[in-house]
Amino acid sequence: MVEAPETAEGWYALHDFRSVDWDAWRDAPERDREAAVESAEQFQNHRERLAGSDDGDSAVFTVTGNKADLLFVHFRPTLDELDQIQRSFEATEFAGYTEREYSYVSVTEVSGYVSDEYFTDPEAVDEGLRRYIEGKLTPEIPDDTYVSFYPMSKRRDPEYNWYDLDFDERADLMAGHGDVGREYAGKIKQVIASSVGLDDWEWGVTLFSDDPTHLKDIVYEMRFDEASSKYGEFGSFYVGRRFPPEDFHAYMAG
Ligand code: 76R
Repeated sequence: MVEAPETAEGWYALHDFRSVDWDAWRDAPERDREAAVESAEQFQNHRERLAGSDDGDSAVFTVTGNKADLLFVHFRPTLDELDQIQRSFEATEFAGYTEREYSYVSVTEVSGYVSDEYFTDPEAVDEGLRRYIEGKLTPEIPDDTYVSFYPMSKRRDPEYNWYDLDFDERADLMAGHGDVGREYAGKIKQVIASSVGLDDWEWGVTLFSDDPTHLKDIVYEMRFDEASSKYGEFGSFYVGRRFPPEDFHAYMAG
């Protein structure tokens, strides 16, 4: 049997896409709308208070285009906490004006392609690499303005089957992929989280940048790299803009 790479898992991720029922919103009395935005602001402020801690991170984004209006992203050490967050959101007045458009559940992952050593003898791994790996497993959501999210899988066609390749071939392809990725250091931050057994695709990719052109450029450049050109399969893409919870008022005012 072909060997599966070792993996280490970190925080669980919930990407929660909502649309606003603008008709219901416009028809609602001023007092109810006020209470609803207050509840959204409070809910999200409370979730974001964890930023920089060992207990997770959260952020909210507006979504541009017709796929949704809002994207809530939560990283937490357990799936149970994400479940709780989802129910707490439903309990807000604000949730009554929203519909679920899409959601994605995944868990941050580092695999043996990054470092074999980390899995065999973690003590021997140098400090820099260990910090890099731990950063991937417990990702802080950066302050970057723009986000791009999409799910993806590795192809399992008779001709191009990622899962039939030997470890060394996969490791070479991932090293090539990493080389392309590293050219975007300082421009792009990414969170790669596995969703095998958790959601419909194999990974959820979340990219952050201060310039939406970098989001386009990295995805485009990677399309030419073998790891994606031969083996990448992609779901829908979502793009959004981060906003502080205090801006719920302004956002809902249009
Ligand atoms: O240090 C290293 O060399 C890490 C190498 C690395 C791995 C193993 C790496 C680097 N990634 C890895 C794994 Mn990645 N990544 C994506 C996408 O749109 C597309 O075509 C693909 C979506 C982007 C944009 C991206 C960015 N990566 C993975 C995996 C899991 C594969 C597996 O386990 O089988 C997926 C699905 C995936 C997808 N990757 C990088 C980047 C960037 C910017 C880097 C370099 C930056 C960095 O090292 O932090």
